[in-house]
Amino acid sequence: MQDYQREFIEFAIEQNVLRFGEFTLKSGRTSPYFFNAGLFNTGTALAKLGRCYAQAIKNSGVEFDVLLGPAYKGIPLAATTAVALSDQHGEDVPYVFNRKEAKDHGEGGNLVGAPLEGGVMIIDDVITAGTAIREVMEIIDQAGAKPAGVVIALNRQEKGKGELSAIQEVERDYGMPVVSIVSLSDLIEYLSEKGDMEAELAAIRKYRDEYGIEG
Ligand code: OMP
Repeated sequence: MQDYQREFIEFAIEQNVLRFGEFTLKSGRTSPYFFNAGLFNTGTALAKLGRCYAQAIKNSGVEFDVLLGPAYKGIPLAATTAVALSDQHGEDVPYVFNRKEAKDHGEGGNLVGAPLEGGVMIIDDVITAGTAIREVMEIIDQAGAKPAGVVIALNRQEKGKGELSAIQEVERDYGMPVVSIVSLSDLIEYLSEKGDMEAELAAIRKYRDEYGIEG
């Protein structure tokens, strides 16, 4: 685990973005932890989050032409990451987001920002079963663009429909990499090192035995 990943986990716990307890997921699974990226809700938190996404993108080496932030949660993520790519890495990357409802007046259409063309890097918060990300692929397809990759904050490393992880299925189905700031393995490593959250760690390991993938 790199320093920025460890700092990211600490920061997420501090901001209550990462919580431990009992949570029902969109997939119906009951999870002992939950990541609520909406709680990165101040200017400083958002700026820091953008720097972490930008770092994950740079470390991945994935090339792309435009950053797409799917409505609603992806919109501030795309904006803050585009700023961080410029400020921290000297890269001026175009970004675009969609409206959930198409506008029938003014400029029309349901895309706002740069043209959605070329290789698209999708930015999102979490992938569990992969349902949300599949919807985004339609938008890219309709625009005639191509997916270049997905960057998320947390890879929960859970099974999808079969034995592969939901993320591996997305990678296979769309032929693109999914990059994350941190994964469940990083969280487990962090909690093991910390040593004072044994109960939480045990619950997460148990959950991983049931829904997690190997590796
Ligand atoms: P999938 O569509 O199953 O991949 O789930 C992704 C969505 O689940 C996210 O966009 C969130 O709405 C939600 N989610 C979280 O935000 N954090 C979590 O830790 C887990 C989930 C979830 O419900 O699986």
